[in-house]
Amino acid sequence: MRILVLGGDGYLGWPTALHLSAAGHDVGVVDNFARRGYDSELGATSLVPIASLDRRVLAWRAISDRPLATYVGDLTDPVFTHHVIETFGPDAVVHFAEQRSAPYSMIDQAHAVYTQTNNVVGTLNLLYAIAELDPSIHLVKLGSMGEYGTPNIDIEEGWLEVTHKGRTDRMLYPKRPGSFYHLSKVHDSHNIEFACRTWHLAATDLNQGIVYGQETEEMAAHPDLATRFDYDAVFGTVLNRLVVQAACSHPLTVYGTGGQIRGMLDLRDTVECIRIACEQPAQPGEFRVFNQFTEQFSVRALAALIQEAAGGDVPIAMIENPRVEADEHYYHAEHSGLLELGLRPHLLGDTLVQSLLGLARRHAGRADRSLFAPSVRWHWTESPVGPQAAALVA
Ligand code: NAD
Ligand code: USQ
Repeated sequence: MRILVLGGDGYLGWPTALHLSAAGHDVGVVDNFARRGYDSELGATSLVPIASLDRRVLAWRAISDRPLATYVGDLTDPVFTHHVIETFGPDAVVHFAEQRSAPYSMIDQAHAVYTQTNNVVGTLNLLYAIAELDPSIHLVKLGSMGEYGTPNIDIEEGWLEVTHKGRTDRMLYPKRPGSFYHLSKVHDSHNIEFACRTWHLAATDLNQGIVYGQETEEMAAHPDLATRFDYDAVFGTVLNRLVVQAACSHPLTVYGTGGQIRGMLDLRDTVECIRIACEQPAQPGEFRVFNQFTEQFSVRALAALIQEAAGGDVPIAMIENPRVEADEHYYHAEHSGLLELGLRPHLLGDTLVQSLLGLARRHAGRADRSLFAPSVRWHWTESPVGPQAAALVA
């Protein structure tokens, strides 16, 4: 297949491009390097050194003898988006190219507006380009488990059968997300479902949980193939952050009681889920939704696992939660669709010590401890961080 990976210079997009290429597909990569720009803005860097996109592509060509086409541009530009789809002529488009940090979207009004404009307009331009040029192109869109929030009922895979006043209908599952970023994904999902229903496009919305890890078989071949690994308080996700903190003998930053439960998956499972979704596409007119995670953990259970794996010496710091979210709640989410299509998950218990802690320890010398404390608050107050978080940095 010809597969275009939008956001292919990012944490997930780059290893996915390699995985699809290694599986024999003709792959193109699109990116505007916004993610590298956020690093400069925030004064943060990936724990693992990363090469430029040009060097990455050259290294992959040298190792695999497989080319990757690259297109540098912004999806919010409708002319660029149309041009890329027309020039590459994909069978499937995998869309990772969004601003993906909840804290970044909550910094202030400008960051909220940027996040929603970037994400919603980029996806709309893509829907128009596909509809105009070739409606048979399968759109594989990265959504988020956080779109659902933490409802007090079971979370289904995208759709819910509702009986109301004696009548029954199949409706999009009601969403109650926890940040302007997560809201942008909800808006995307509604726009995509509308395009499938109205223009007969074929789309798969992958409501993905939190991804952890940095290693895949393809990237192991050369250091220039490495993907980024974030541990800062804005782009670092919880498990990756706690592992780096443990490697630096820094207290593990559990927000609130740590009772927040989230679905998670290994990076190796992300790239495999995308391959599976591309090779077994949705039908014309179908808005297919999968909940893409393999295990669920509370934050405090993760902290305890990491503390134990690190040898028991690292303290757990329960700090004031900078977010507004339930930290004790019911959580049960369906996630059988991808397993039924053939996913064979990697489990955290099998990889935590060897792979994740080993990686964090090898690169711990590059970690900047000032990036561990939370720096963005959800509450409408003048204080940028809670007193306990500030004390932690000191
Ligand atoms: P990332 O920020 O590392 O990668 C996104 C890439 O898209 C970046 O390289 C960025 O430069 C590019 N991009 C952003 N806006 C663009 C635009 N307008 N035009 C062109 N390129 C643009 O993020 P990631 O962690 O790789 O996540 C990829 C996708 O997966 C996101 O949509 C995210 O919401 C989703 N997701 C990520 C996780 C996770 O744990 N990382 C979990 C669930 C869902
Ligand atoms: N948390 C801590 N300590 C930390 C960091 C986070 O306790 O040091 C807590 C948060 O309060 C939250 C949970 O851990 O309750 C998860 O936070 P996160 O930053 O790991 O994840 P989140 O903000 O939800 O966003 C990440 C990705 C996003 C993706 C989402 C999947 O950045 O792109 O959509 O995970 S999901 O969580 O399923 O929505």
